[in-house]
Amino acid sequence: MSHALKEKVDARVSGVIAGDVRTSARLMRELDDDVPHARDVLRELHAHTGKAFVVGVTGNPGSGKSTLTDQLIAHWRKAGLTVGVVAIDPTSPFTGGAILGDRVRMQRHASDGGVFIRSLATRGHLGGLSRSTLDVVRVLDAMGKDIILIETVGVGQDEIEVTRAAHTSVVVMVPGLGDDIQAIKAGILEIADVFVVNKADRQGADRSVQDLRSMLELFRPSTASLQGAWADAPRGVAQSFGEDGWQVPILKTVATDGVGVSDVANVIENHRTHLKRCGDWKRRERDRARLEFMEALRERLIVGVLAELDAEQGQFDEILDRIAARKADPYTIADDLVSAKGIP
Ligand SMILES: Nc1nc2c(ncn2[C@@H]2O[C@H](COP(=O)(O)OP(=O)(O)OP(=O)(O)O)[C@@H](O)[C@H]2O)c(=O)[nH]1
Ligand SMILES: [Mg+2]
Repeated sequence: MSHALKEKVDARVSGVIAGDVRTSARLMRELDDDVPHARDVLRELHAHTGKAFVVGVTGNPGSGKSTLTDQLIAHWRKAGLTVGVVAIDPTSPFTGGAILGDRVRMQRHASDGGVFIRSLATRGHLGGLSRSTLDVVRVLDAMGKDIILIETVGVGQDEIEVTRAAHTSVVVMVPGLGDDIQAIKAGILEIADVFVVNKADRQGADRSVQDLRSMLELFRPSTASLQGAWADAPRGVAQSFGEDGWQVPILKTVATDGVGVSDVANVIENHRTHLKRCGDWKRRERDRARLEFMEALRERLIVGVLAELDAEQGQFDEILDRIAARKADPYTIADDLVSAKGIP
């Protein structure tokens, strides 16, 4: 690395660690644009990460994730904690204007130095959604943010994958659960640590809580010996037991009015305590490490090879033509490309 480049990398690293907003925002842009030295900054930052509590907020389009996130930010700011947010715009047919919507919904925190909000588009990025999300989470973590919220629409595999970057996953639903359950993947029921039935000012919220509890009991059979743990639960919180001894709480909120938000914050914090107490914190840290490592490998191998093919005008197309015309098989070409990188 040249001396000038090294200085640049060092400046980014020390700026981010000091929590400097401009440097951090610049680095996030550079990561998005795939500026080569940006990866070197992440390399250096790794040792300074791993302190933040990462919380995923997932749910159907329009369920109130941003509104709830905004309220949670306010709650934790009052408690003196700093907060980072990654809001993922699904660029789906449902929610064209999510980034603008997020800006409006979380605007009151824009001038608060203890809050950093970053919106991401999900499509059209070389490395995909999980890479961009992980990048932002890393930078926010290195900045020293106490809590990092990842808002993502639970519509696809990519989005569910992203929740693996979180210690605690909150799934937001709305009354009228039948449709919701159908729209939402069973996978999301499995990843949920906390359920929120938002828009409880609408009809059918209690019914939704009951239905959800029955669903959860099917997916995650209850453990009778854990009854005592109910004592910790906030009043009025319905619970279901998970295999790891965690009772998946189901809370009602009216996010627009802040009703029920402090209960949500409390159970999220309880979940962190639970993870630390039962040893699952380490397991989740390893899951997060796995995700990071897989991304790095993917980046290095697949994206690296593709970038080289792209650089050689037309080589990629030529390969596809040869495979389609049965002049070559995909396995041999993949083998050759990978061995050319010195991997047996
Ligand atoms: N009645 C009612 N409306 C709410 C509540 N919470 C949010 N909303 C409204 O629901 C709409 C969607 O809220 P958002 O917070 O943008 O929902 P979201 O899940 O972030 O939406 P996307 O990011 O676009 O998927 C907004 O008009 C909110 O004002 C609630 O508790 N009750
Ligand atoms: Mg939103």
